[in-house]
Amino acid sequence: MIKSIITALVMSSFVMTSYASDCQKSKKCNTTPAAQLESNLIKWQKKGYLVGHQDDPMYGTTWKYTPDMSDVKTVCGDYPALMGFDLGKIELGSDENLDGVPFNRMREEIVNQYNRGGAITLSWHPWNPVTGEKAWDNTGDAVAAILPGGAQHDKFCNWLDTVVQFIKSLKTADGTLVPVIFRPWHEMSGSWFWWGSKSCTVEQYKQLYKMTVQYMRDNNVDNVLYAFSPNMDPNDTETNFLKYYPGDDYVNIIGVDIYQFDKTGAEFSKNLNNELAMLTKVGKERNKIICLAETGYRNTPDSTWFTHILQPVIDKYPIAYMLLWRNAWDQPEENFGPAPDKSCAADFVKFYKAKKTLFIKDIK
Ligand code: BMA
Repeated sequence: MIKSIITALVMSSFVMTSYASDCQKSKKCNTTPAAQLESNLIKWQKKGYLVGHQDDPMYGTTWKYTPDMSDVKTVCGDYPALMGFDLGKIELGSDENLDGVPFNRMREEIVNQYNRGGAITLSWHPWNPVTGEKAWDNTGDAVAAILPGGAQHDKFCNWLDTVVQFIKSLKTADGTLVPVIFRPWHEMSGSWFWWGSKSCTVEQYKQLYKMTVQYMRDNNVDNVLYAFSPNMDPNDTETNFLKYYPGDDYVNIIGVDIYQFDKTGAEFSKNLNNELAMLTKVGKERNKIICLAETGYRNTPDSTWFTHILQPVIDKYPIAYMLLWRNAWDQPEENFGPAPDKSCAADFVKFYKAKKTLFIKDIK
């Protein structure tokens, strides 16, 4: 068990040297896996944006755990440049994540994606550490309980150990550490998670984020870039977006989670434009990579959604990547990516061929 001390420094206003400036200043830093991924993301962004899909090689609308299978690849002939996976339930010592994905398989697919030249992003839906229920149980003042001095702090450090161990175990056959984007504590501006707006104060949230990053640094995790992504707010402003922002020293990538809910897409397009314009500005001011951290239109009932609704907006902004949420094999309503059996398949091929959409063959 890795033991680490969460120092009072994290909780104070102590200012650390930012990761980006470390990299700019130090030649050694450029050799860390995280810094390499960061410079790749910056390089790829000059060509366009990585197209990503959550759990892409794990399952699709009609299949599960078939080697080398991918709904994206079946539709357009190439793997997504970015794959997302979720660590939820690793903290309980489970062999499978909250959606039944075995962690050993996840590790293999992360290494496969790295070997084919692609990028990886990890989210985390951990159980509520106070009530023992899922991440969506927003009761129990759980954030207060896991901060230093809280009744569940030691338990939570053990939870962080499981994340540290998994991320440190991401190695290719020759022992090369695989860099990943880690996006903890997402959608905090909503109220549905135990780390969300109704369950802790803004200050407690920031402490949680900083504590998480600091814990990983204390344990010498150097293959991680940290992403921060609130959920969409229809009237988002820079101030509002930065409300929960833990600070430039703790975040490499800023993004937003935004899904389409309206039938025509007019509302979605308006909100997406607003969010990405704001992110572009904040990213420039703070020298951060920007992304569309999660997106999709549940079931994609609009057969031209990719090229008529999504692409016209995202083409306009310097996002490094976008991530379509999962195609859940066991939940017919929970699919956001393309699939051969979906009416948006032909349109996704057009999206694939578009100039700025990057898949594996585009970034090799
Ligand atoms: C959510 C939903 C859940 C899933 C979770 C983690 O947005 O897709 O069904 O368990 O992500 O993948």
